[in-house]
Amino acid sequence: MSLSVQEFRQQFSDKLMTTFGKKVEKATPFEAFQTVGLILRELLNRKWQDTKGTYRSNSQKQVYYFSMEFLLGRLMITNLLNSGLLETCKQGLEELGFNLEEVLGQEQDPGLGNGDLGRLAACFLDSLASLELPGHGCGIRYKYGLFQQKIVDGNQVELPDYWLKNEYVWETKRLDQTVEVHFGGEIETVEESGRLTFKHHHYEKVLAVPYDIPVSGYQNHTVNTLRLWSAESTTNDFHFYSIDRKDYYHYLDYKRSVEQISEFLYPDDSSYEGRLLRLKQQYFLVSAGLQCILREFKNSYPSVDLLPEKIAIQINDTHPSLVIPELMRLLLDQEQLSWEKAWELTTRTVAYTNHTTMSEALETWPVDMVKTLLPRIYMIIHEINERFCRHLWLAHPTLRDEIKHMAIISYGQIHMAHLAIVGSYSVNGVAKLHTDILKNSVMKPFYTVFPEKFNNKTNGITHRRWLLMANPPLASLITEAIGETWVREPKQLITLLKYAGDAAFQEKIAGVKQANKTALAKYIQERTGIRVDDRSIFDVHIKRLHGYKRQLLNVFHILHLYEMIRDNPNMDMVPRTFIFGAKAAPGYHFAKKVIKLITTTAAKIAADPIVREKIRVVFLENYNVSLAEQIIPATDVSEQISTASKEASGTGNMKFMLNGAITIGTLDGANVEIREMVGPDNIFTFGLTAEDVLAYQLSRMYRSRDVYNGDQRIRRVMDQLVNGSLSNDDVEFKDIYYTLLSNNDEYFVLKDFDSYVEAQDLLEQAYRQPTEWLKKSITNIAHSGKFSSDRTISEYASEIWDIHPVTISSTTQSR
Ligand code: 26W
Repeated sequence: MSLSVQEFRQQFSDKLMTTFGKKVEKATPFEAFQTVGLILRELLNRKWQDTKGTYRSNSQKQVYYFSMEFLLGRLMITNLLNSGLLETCKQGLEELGFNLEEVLGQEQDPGLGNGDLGRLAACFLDSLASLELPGHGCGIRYKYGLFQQKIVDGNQVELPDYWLKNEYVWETKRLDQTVEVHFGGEIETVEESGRLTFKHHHYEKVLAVPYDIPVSGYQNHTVNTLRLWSAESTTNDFHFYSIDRKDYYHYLDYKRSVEQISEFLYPDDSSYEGRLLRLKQQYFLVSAGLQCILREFKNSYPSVDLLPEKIAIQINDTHPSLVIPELMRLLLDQEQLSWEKAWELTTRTVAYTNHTTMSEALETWPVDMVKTLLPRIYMIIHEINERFCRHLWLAHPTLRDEIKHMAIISYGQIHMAHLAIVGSYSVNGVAKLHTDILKNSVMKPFYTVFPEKFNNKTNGITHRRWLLMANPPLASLITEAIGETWVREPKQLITLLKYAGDAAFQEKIAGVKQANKTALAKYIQERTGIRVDDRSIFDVHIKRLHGYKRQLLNVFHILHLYEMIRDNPNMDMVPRTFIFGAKAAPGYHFAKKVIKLITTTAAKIAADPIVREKIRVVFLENYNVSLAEQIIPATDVSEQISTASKEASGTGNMKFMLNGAITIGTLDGANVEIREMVGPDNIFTFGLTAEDVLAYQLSRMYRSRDVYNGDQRIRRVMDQLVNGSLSNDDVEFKDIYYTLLSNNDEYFVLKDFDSYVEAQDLLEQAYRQPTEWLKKSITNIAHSGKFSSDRTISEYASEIWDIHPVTISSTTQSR
């Protein structure tokens, strides 16, 4: 489906006229963006039709990825690249007087996710479509995405993210696919011809209206669907001409309460907190998604018995785990199946991915809340729990003491991870280490009962977005060296190894990195007014702000360097620019203090003429996918320094590696596998191991105060927090100080300090030898093929879902 530049220009001016009533010379960059969007939509729509038609007629198994978050990033660049129109569009726009970059920059980032978990979902959709696999996303169309972050006086301030303020060019509202979701009310149990039936009365009725977004594959004919649900009120049951004032106000209350459901995305908190509205969101997503799948299924197949043969449902963490009781409800109450049959079908259809072992992030819901909001669902969960506990009692006598820890309902709470494990056929972790921790520690008794369910699928990232689109000069250089097969088979990147020591290739790699650094330096100056030295080491820490991710450890290293330079202004060191980007959950006090500490440290250094010659700190506000795309290609050093055992996988680590940055990191999450691939010489690891951390947690033998007392460097750094040298307000950083000392430093910042500083020293020595450094860099790129989400998705496809590629046949007229 190719388009000449001439045809592109023609379509552009026609569309511009019909949509905006404007001539090309008068169009704004935003109007140009919308116009290109419409051209692409038309092309995509044909393929979309073909894809749907093929899936319908060939009756192969399909997968639905249920997730409360999809962090898509901008889609125009993806759609241009995928349809092979990038160059045409670039040239066409230029000839019409526009700049492609500027036009692409008009697109709003749909911030429908917090971090990795949502970004992973987006990478998975990209890989599914690119591998011609029949797989779709199911999520919520939040009116407001994750808040926009502003830094005011060094502090984070949150502003609403109204990403829909301009029409979103990629979505289509599908009113005809609307379904109803019911909340509250009572259940009446009646016996009808020997069978118990459950009648739901006095419920609140919510309309779920889907908005579909096309998900295109890389230069193929596949266009899958991301379906996002929006909550709307129904006016059908109200008669405006007859209602009195009181009813009218009731109606407004009702309307308001319904629309709240898809109003905003919950920010991740420091710990999991159950709130009614969030539970409503979860059930809304699950019920709407399932009803719609089942409706379509029944149009295509004679019996729901075929469900597990034709459909797999993957739940992204426990957030959509109500899929299990909801599918049971539909099969029992609507399809009139027996409990046993319904349970068999459900547990052969649903698969669960676990993304965290941190106990405070594991979801539980109060029984009373679920009972009131979802009375029928509660009855079903209760029954699942009864049967599960009975099974444990009878079939696993050795686990009888464990039952209270394994029950789905205990102490007035519903444990969603337990429900998800019991009600699914597959439970996967997201990196080897994480899966081992699940099996041997956090979910150990479940592993004893269901060993066959547990498996690992190490996360991945789409190399198309994170290399091909984010770093075109590097992509071209790679293609120049090894040909272009790596684009379709990222494992082929391994052939770059033979150039790792090649002086000419190294020089080119260095050139690309330098150009990217210069571009980032320019961007930083434009955004913040700070002038950074583009010849310094770019040392980057970008991710959500959380205690376990230890941005604090990084700051401590910086404050330590500060002291060293003050002591010895002539200290011989390679200048470094430390770049941070992170959002803190609005209610997470400690995390916000860490942001303030970073910005305060940045200001202090900027004001010091001696220190600022050697180090600089930059905090880039409003970290999101688009910002990550700017920063990662320009990075020398990737900070992956979580407390071992806490980061399930991480995917930022993979994006940096793919762009030739060197990791400094703990043996946590996927870092372990990165090290396995590149070898210990090409990554700087340090600190406690996961085993050490888990052992300390059990033995309670760690004393942060002893470390503080025993290390003068730490004392000097810590003292800066409270002695007025960083802030006139002497309580400003006291909380951080006491978290580390009085609260015994939950994340082992002090414990790992020494070994972190040592690793940083080694890293600097390595950087001083450009040939060695570049060799490491190229080695990292060469091994990054394993971390393509194409590999991850192929594993899910064959080992969990049993789905296969489908070649889309063209039924519509293509040009
Ligand atoms: C307590 C902090 C916290 C809050 C929420 C931890 C985890 C969560 C989510 C429930 C789960 C989550 O976001 N996990 C992340 O999932 C990514 C994709 O698999 C992993 O790469 C990250 O390591 C993991 O933290």
